[in-house]
Amino acid sequence: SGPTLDMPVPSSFNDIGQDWRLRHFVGWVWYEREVTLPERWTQDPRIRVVLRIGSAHSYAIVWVNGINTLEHEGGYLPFEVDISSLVQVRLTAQTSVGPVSDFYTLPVGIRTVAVTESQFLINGKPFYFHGVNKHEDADIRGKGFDWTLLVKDFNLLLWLGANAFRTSHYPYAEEVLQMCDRYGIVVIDECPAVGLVLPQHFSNMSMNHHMRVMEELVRRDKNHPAVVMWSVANEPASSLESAGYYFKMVITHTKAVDPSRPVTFVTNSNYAADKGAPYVDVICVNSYYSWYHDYGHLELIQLQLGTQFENWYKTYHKPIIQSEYGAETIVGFHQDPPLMFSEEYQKALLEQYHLGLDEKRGKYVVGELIWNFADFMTNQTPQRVLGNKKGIFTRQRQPKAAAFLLRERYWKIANETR
Ligand code: BDP
Repeated sequence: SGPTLDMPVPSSFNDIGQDWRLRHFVGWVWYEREVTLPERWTQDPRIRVVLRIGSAHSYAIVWVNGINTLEHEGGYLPFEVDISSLVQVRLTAQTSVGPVSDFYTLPVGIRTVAVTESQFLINGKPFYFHGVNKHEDADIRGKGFDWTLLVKDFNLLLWLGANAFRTSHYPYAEEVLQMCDRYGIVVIDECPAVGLVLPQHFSNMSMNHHMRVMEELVRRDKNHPAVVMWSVANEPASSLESAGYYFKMVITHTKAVDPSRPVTFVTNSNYAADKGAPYVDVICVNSYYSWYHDYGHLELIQLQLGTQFENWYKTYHKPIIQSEYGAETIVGFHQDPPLMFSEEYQKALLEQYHLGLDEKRGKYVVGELIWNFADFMTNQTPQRVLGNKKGIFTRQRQPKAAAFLLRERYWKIANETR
């Protein structure tokens, strides 16, 4: 023991303190909680008492009554252990017990998902993803779960006319998926594999861990009808030779544990060099034309995007989603003719992308997901101005000009495809 801090759970300790060391801290933290169990749980040997941890980052050791009970590696996903023997007292005297009738309810929804050479089908009908990439992030809350924020975000998604999002870049809280089921928002459910960029990341050890994480993700989220596809990674170095075998194995394994859903990963590799693309059902491609290169050359976007789509399609004959595109924008910065970081630039860049998307929409491009729903915090680098500012909403959930542009577009597409 030592000095302790008051810390609400769930929350992000990084976002609520005033000490910079806490803001940047990476390492072990301790969380202790006293729990009083109902008497019946501790006395009726027919009852299984299970301790379930919703998620803990990233390596967790769990003690119950001082006894090392469970270890788990990997954040975001639940894990559990039967602690009956640790909490139940064996009664010596003859006691009578009430019959056990525990139950829980599980809302269900039924739909089919299928992928053809050029279409993504839900219930046999072509589906076009028009939506966003999100983050679990907000002022002060950090990553901590908050119902008020969640409902606000869903109201914004409905306002936008969005029909889908990707859980970039990790599994979101279960409550988020429950809301998606209820609101009819379709989800690409992504595991936390971001930053697989070095040859040593494609080792057997990391592959085995990756497979276990996919098992855990499928186990947790398989009953959500909103989830229509698994994403096993974001922007890996998929052009490395070793990435081919790695993704073949991880994707095949994911399909074995859930044969009912398509599987993808999100690429930013070159179509000709990508070693993982042969194994995905849908090509999800990120590109940042006129942002990370060709600064200001918005007039190139349509040509670049058209070429991107044609190259991927002619190589793989699979449906394609533009899984990220966007521009850093500081709310309130105005500049016309547009310059980077102004609201006008974000709008103009999106407009050019949309013209390019419309060329291929209904052919084999089956979706567009803007980067990002809202501004979010990142670590500090010269590229980031108090975090990533590619949101169409601010971190406080207020719209930038681009939000109105997207709103018009998403509702138009929704009405066309209804
Ligand atoms: C993409 C990443 C995403 C970043 C985005 C950006 O997938 O996580 O936030 O770029 O730079 O490469 O804004």
